[in-house]
Amino acid sequence: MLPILYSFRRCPYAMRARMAIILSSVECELREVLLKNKPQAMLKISPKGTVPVLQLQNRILDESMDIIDWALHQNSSRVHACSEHQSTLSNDWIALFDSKFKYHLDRYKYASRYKETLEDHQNECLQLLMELESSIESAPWVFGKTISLLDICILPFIRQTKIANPEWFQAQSFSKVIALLEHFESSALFTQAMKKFPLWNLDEPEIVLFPN
Ligand SMILES: N[C@@H](CCC(=O)N[C@@H](CS)C(=O)NCC(=O)O)C(=O)O
Repeated sequence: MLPILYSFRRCPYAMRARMAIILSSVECELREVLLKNKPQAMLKISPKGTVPVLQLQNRILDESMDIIDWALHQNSSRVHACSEHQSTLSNDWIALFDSKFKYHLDRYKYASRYKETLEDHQNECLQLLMELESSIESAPWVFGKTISLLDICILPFIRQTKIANPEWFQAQSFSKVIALLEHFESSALFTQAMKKFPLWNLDEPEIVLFPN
């Protein structure tokens, strides 16, 4: 049995898991789901109901970081090999994006839903992106010419910040962050990760191989 990846195209967590799978070249079956109508087959193996979920022969991985670790453990030859210092930096930034940045991003994107002041959360995102800006020393990726775990993990969220208000985003003085995002969005990896697939349907199951 091939590993089965339950995924939702626009979800930033699923996006980073798909990128890790592409980079590792491990063949999977991809099942595109709708968040408002999750398949029972997925909920049965992961009742918490978030994507991505990777079903392996002997275990279920239902946190994107676990899926990424698993994929890069199979093959990490296409990913930047971090020095100890870079690894620490990378882990700190990923943790910050998954907690504080994501918290403010959601409230910035959906300010009316949260009944909160958009500017406060936009400002918090700005502060963090300015900090990232000052820690970026290389190009085109954060650690130089090869994509790293850090790039894969945080760029889907930086992209969402841009999508929330492109004019505002482009007008900020984090030019290295903007260049990094542009490089990401024009990469073959991003194009492949964002390919559209038909919804998976148990009644007419069609095996979609990924990456293909
Ligand atoms: N910590 C999880 C978060 C995954 C997550 O929150 N995914 C969202 C979509 S972007 C989700 O599935 N939400 C459930 C829903 O909207 O019903 C991970 O890293 O995999």
